[in-house]
Amino acid sequence: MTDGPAPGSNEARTLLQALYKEMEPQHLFPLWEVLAALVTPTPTSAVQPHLWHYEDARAHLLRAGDLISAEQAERRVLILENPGLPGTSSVTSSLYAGLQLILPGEVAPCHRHTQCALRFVMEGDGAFTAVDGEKAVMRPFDLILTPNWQWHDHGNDSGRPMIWLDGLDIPTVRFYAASFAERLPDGAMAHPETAPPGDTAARYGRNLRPFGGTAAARRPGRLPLFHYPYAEWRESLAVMARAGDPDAHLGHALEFINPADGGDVMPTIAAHVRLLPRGFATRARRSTDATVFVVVEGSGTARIGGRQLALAPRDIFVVPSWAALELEAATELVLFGYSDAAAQRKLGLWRETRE
Ligand code: GTQ
Repeated sequence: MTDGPAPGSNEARTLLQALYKEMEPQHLFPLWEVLAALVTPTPTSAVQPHLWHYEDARAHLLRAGDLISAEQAERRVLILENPGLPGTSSVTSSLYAGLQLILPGEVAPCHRHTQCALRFVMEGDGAFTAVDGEKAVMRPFDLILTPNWQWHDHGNDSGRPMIWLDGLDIPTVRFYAASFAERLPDGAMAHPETAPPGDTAARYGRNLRPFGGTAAARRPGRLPLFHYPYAEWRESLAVMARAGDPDAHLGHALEFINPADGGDVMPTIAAHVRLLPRGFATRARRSTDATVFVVVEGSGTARIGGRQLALAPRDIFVVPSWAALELEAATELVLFGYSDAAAQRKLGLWRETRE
């Protein structure tokens, strides 16, 4: 059209606004008004750095324990919701975090779902998560997995409350609209016992696996292992710490792996631990996987962008995607962390920078 208004003129702008108004009822919108916000040169995120003091959350959780049973609740959990994502039950854009309580004698009924879950034990000793009918006896700071569609129930035969952190990919599964869930038939609470505790660790956890094609191969081959005890991962960190030479950006760091393929523990979630010697300060590092951390031992500070968080044992904090993280250990500091790096690596998205 040669006789229209000159592009960029006031008249053209007025006509464009009219065009937008006419299109809107047909759910059509101009990309050029939003392109820069959609395709950003570096990550932008509504996720905010935040820290939950364990003792405060624990007090609320125990009050809930007086008011609703694990069975009534199905899962008695306080959701750790990111202040930048209100109403979403999300701790980062892709992940969920919650603190779950099981009191002595209680059971959380068996179910399975397409969401992947990890449990990181915060307190208590001797309760269990049963995965496909095999109990993982939970000790402080153990990591336990319930990969998608594996049956799981929780129970507490110990004499003390048991609290753990639940890390799930609930927002990821919601994003794909791919949630399925079911309970055991006939109202059954617990999965029938299929193997004694420790059976999977013996068959799959020692750089061994049952001979292929035999009945001994009782676990799903692509993701057999589900218990990563504190006693084992902590000893590995201790050996590294004695050897010295921490990485400038991470300290002494170990990733949990799936022995079937050497990759991350679950398709959507990666998990790791790190140890910073007393007085050690990391250099700044950014990565695209927003990460949820648990302070296992020690104290120090986390500087996240402009924010500074004081870290104490059992506190839980979250670092947004692409925020520069610097950690400083006042005393020897041990952290557990989980993120969506597993999914991002598969999608070709994961990046980091080390300053
Ligand atoms: O234990 O299966 O925190 O299904 C949220 C959803 C825990 C669980 C949560 C769940 C579970």
